[in-house]
Amino acid sequence: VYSAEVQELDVLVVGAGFGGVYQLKSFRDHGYRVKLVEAGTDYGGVWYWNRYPGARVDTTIPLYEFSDPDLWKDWTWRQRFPGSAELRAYFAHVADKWNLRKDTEFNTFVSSASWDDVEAKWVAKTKNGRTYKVKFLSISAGFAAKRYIPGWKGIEKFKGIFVHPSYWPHEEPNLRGKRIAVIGAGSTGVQLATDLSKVAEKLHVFIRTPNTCMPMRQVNYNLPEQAHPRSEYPDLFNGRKECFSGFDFDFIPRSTFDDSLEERLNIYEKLWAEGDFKFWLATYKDMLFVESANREAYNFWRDKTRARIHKKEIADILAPMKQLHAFGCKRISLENGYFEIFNEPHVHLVDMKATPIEEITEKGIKTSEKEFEFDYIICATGFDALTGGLSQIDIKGPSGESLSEHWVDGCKTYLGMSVSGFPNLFFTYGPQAPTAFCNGPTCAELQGDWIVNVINHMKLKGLRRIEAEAEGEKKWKEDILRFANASLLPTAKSWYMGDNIPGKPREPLIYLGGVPTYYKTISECAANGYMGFRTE
Ligand code: NA7
Repeated sequence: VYSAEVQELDVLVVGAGFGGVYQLKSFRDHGYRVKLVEAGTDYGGVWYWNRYPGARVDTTIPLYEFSDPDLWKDWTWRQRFPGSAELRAYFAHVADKWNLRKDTEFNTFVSSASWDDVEAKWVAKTKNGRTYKVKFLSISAGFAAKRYIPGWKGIEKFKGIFVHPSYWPHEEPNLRGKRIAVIGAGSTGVQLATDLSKVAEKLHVFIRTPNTCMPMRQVNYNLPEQAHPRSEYPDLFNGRKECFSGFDFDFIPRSTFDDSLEERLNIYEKLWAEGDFKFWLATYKDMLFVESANREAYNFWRDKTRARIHKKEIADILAPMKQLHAFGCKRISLENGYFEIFNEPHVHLVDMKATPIEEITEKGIKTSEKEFEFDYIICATGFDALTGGLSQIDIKGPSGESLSEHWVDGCKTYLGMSVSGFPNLFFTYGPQAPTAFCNGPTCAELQGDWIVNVINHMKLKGLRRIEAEAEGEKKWKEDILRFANASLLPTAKSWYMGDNIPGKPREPLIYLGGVPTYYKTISECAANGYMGFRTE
């Protein structure tokens, strides 16, 4: 649609995942003229896009849902870790209960936004020709909105289907009996390979760095029985703000070697048996910070994992005796039988470190060793995470500088929600926030409430422009670096550090101070009249 009409609003919210949906509801409840725009054709955010076989969240419910009783009192989950389709059904429930559809425009990708200094408003333009003039722009594009496909030559020559899994077709292709390649071993690659091993005639899994994934321990619920009685929900939701990673569990307040070997093994075994991210984020408090503690955890993971793999040469690649990087400092995934697939005769591991991909050919993939033939190549090579979803929009502030120019030498934000030189612009679940160490709904509420409060404050005081000061931004970056450098995070190559995108500056992109400290900091900023911001 092309429309010359300019829609005037108080707030434009971008992205219909947890972040955007929550803000549409909150802004509307506070009486603002607000619209939600979304590139896809329905709600769900990452769950709208990621519908590949096996796509599943790795946060347990009810933590992975909104805290509004109107939503949970009559919503029942079927699994402890719901799959993508069930999550989309949840979003449909949210959309109905919160009556979101009337204020949502789908198929609407915001491609640019420029600041009109005279009116103190953003003018946002969309790919389908819409224009919005708004007092505030709030972007919840998601941390994984910009796909990354390595620049292998020949991709266009391939005669089969080549797909990035976050563009999985809505009409499920029939993969039974097909020859399939899965490239990548992030959460996506792990989930895909596990599921596709059940249908493929031949599955080749191309791995550069193996994933230190751990048993999920999925549970199917007997409806209407759920994991927790609903009476416990309010406490569970409130508790998310008090845990380092926004869960209902936290690190043990002891260091690894405070316990005897026997005590430690008991703890490890217990965490292992519980599944979830317990062995990662409910373990000894020094695991992510002290090398020897980290090694101890890795060695336990390694021995458990090697015991599941029949062939020594495969085990040496997937769970090497000597750890490749600090355990838990590259995103860990949860799995349901992943390592066992490599024991099956039709599943093959291609070690991309030993035999890298040279090109994609008409028939398949050519590595430095040989050419493989495929019907499908599924390229689970990830995203320009955290910053990409924002910087792919051509956002220009009053000086004419774009956001991607502002970030050319490294990411700069204040509180992980705003940027100096970009007034009245906020974002959630992006860089320099607890994103990725905190689940989506938790961040959506915590940051979403904060953003609505800023705008309420502006309205109350009769202000029309708020902008982070460069000094605030500088101090925030110091905090980001201080927290990350106290941990082992920078020692591992990962998208947390921007390593996965060629040319992207290497730096910690997430806030590693934990959710409670983050929440305290942003609350104090608000309580002190939005310290670090300039208003007029
Ligand atoms: P990830 O976690 O970024 O994983 C991407 C995978 O693709 C990873 O195994 C990479 O290996 C591999 N990759 C990327 N580029 C290349 C090249 N050029 N050559 C070979 N292999 C490559 O993305 P996911 O989609 O799995 O998960 C994203 C997040 O979604 C996840 O962390 C959760 O938070 C949910 P590498 O490790 O770089 O050696």
